[in-house]
Amino acid sequence: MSILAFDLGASSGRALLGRLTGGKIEVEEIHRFGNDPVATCSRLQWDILRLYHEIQQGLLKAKHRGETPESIGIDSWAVDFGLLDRNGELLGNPYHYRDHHTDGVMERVAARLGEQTIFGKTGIQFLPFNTLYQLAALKEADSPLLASAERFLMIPDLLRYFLTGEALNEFSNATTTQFYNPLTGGWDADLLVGIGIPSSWFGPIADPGASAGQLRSSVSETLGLPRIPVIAVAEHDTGSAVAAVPATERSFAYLSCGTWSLMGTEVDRPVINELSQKYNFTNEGGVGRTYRLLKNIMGLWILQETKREWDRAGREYSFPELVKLAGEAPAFGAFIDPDDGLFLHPGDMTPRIREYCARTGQRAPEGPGEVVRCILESLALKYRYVLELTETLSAQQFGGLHMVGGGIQNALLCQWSANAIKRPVWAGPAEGSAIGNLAVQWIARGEFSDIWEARRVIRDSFPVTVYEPQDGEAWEEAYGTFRRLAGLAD
Ligand code: LFR
Repeated sequence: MSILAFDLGASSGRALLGRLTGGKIEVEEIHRFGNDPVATCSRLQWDILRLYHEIQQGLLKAKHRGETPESIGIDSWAVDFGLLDRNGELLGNPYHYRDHHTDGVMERVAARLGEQTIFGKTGIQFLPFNTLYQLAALKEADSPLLASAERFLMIPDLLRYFLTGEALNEFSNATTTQFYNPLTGGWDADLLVGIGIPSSWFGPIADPGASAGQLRSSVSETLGLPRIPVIAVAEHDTGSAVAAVPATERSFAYLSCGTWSLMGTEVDRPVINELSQKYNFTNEGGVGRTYRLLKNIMGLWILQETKREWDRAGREYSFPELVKLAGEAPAFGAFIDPDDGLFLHPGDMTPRIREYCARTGQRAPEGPGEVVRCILESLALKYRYVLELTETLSAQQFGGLHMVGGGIQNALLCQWSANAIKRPVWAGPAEGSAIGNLAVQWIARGEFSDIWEARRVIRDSFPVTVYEPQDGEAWEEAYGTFRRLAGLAD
């Protein structure tokens, strides 16, 4: 008896079959595919129909293995969406959150509606690509889509809709829009009025674990599968990843490490106050109406883009090669603040790293080893900064850091993170989001009583690698330099 999780990341997607055998979880990756955004004349967009095609391929691969999954769940990155017209048809390809159409919009909307009002109503960090600003950008551009739109669906909502024909907005993703109000428990009509978007586009919100229909008859006929039930999991990948953190302690810090690094802690209620606004922390909804008090850190995106830059120039290195070169380069040559706006959009990163170094009076790293070392050390140091802020904001102390997600395959980054935070790092599982997706399906199916039972079983099922901190003094000194250069001194 198996269930199926689709986990879509910003650069690749995968389908994992999950089984519960003898009190342990077994997973099998049956399909992996690229998720390549497409730059058209002026816009960067997701190839949503290809993603839907790949989901169908995943279902077929399950069938060809003789499996009929008992349920399906989909999770993906947050904030992006599609609009449906009155006939239920998709209007255009969803924009990529790294597209430039939102440039300057957040500042204008915040000036008009008030930063404190927006944060006070949502508890969501200000990021230029939040759905609030994407919709406001469409409005500012007088996009013709707006005249025909009748329904708003986020990426997993949309793919689920293609599969089932049912349009439902899922909670964890809804909270990332920055117009979901956790205090009233619904869409915030004032913010929507403020950006001129009709509330009628937004439907009832389904909790993670809610049933969300079944495969449409046409889909099940085409694929030769029964009408498999679909479950709305924590459809925001970070929500699923945090659900899979194998913590034993109720108070824990996590880092979901992939294209983004999401660091924070799980709380029962959103922490919305002056300090969380000042440090631009977020409160995203999770399983069991928990909240993730966390901060986005730019993450391995900078390294991925740098690798693409070198690939384009015909200097093709694999990630393991790059990490090895970084390990051999001299320590603490230069630092960047990974969250500087310079690094947000796609494109060549080494000129931006040089620009950052020139601006901060540092010698720029030369060659792949030095460049990658600069990126990874800077990330590890930023982790320390955000971990300490998380402690302040949540009034907790953490004995170590749980790291989940594909980034933990980079052992050097895990070790340097432990060194930087001066505490152990517990790394695993790498497929955090997909496993959290499966876990919520099992909770919905009554196999686990709650998220804590799920976490216990995850802990018993997947190995965790422990990295003990090393070189304390050198990292302490580097942290001082990093903070000064990044302008993070209090
Ligand atoms: C991680 C993630 C982050 C979100 C970013 C953009 O994959 O979902 O949580 O801030 O992507 O959607």
